[in-house]
Amino acid sequence: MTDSDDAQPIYVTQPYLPPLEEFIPYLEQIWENRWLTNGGPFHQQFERALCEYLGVKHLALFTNGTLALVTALQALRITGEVITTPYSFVATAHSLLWNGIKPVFVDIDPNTLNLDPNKIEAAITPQTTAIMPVHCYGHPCDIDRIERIADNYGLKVIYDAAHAFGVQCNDGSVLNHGDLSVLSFHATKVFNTFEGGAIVCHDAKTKQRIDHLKNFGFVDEVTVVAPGINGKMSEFNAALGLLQLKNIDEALLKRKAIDARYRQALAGVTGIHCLLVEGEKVANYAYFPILVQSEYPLRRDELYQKLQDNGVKARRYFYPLISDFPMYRSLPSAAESNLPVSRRVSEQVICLPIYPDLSEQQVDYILSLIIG
Ligand code: T4K
Repeated sequence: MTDSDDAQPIYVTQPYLPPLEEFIPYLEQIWENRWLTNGGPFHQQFERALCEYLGVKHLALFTNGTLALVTALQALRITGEVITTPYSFVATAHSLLWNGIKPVFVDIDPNTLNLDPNKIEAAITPQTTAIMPVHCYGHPCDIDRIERIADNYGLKVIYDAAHAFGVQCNDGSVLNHGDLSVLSFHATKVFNTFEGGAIVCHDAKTKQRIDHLKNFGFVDEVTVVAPGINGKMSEFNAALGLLQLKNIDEALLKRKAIDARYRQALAGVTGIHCLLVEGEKVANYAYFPILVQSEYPLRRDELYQKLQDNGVKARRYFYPLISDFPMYRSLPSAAESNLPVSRRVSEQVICLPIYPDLSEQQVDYILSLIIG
């Protein structure tokens, strides 16, 4: 690292952007059309292009992932209690509260950091109507076991797939599992449209209901069928998304190389545990989480502070647990004894910087701070 490199903080992520001049023709077209939102031409094109790229049948674009989560719950008329993970970004559980639904937290699997299927059944009550798992860091949940439990108990499954853009499992896109999957295209995500999100669904009828819900419930000029919201993606974001799609494969390859460099260098470091990648096909390298265990000479927060002090703005995703925030901590399922794995992991995790433009020298600099 040179002195000038040292002066620039290295953030946990940096949004991928296309060359500005490539976006200008899209803007010119928007200016010419004067069609800015409400399902314009770029919106329609982007929905089709995304379905094709992701390998899914139907998809409804949204302003952001959080409104998509809130609307997904509305679309399936979910009420009562929903089983979910405390080890996620707070938007997962907030979407339940916005719908007057009680979150029931279930602990995570220590290897995948996703909802532990062994612990779901014990949390089901007569009020349970759905499961909302998260494909945390883009690693697929145990979709088969979750599906079996949901089928046995007549529950819906809505995957928070905010991290899972482009992630594949054995039979194609992971987004084809569950009743609905929700994506985020936020600036910090693998694929961004500045802000944005989507709901993936299996049939045209559900897509139509979602489209009504994201447009105030309007079916036509004079008919409103539900108390819908304004969740529509604008033409600006949709146009950018179309352009971003052209470069996403290259961006993913760059992430993959960074992941490999970290993984190789950290393999022999006592007390630093890298999470498993279950095979190249499944990963999108959205995050690079490490667990700082007791054998490492520094505690997690000491290493975190060392990184911060040296300009590496790594993040503790996900600490604190959602279940520790004031609006959740009095729930019975938020009890410490119910969530031992989540708590341990949230006290050990650091997400290291990973993004396409992170250079090898920057990765080596970060590694030198960890390896000492
Ligand atoms: N479900 C899950 C599982 C999620 O992870 C998320 C979002 C959602 C649902 C909700 O989806 P959205 O409604 O957001 O579409 C960030 C993101 O704001 C959030 O989208 C994301 N998860 C979460 C994991 O991370 P913060 O509070 O950490 O963001 P912030 O502003 O501190 O950004 C992190 C770093 O990224 C900055 O230090 C620098 C860099 N950055 C950020 C932005 C916004 C840039 O370089 N440029 C930028 O424009 O939450």
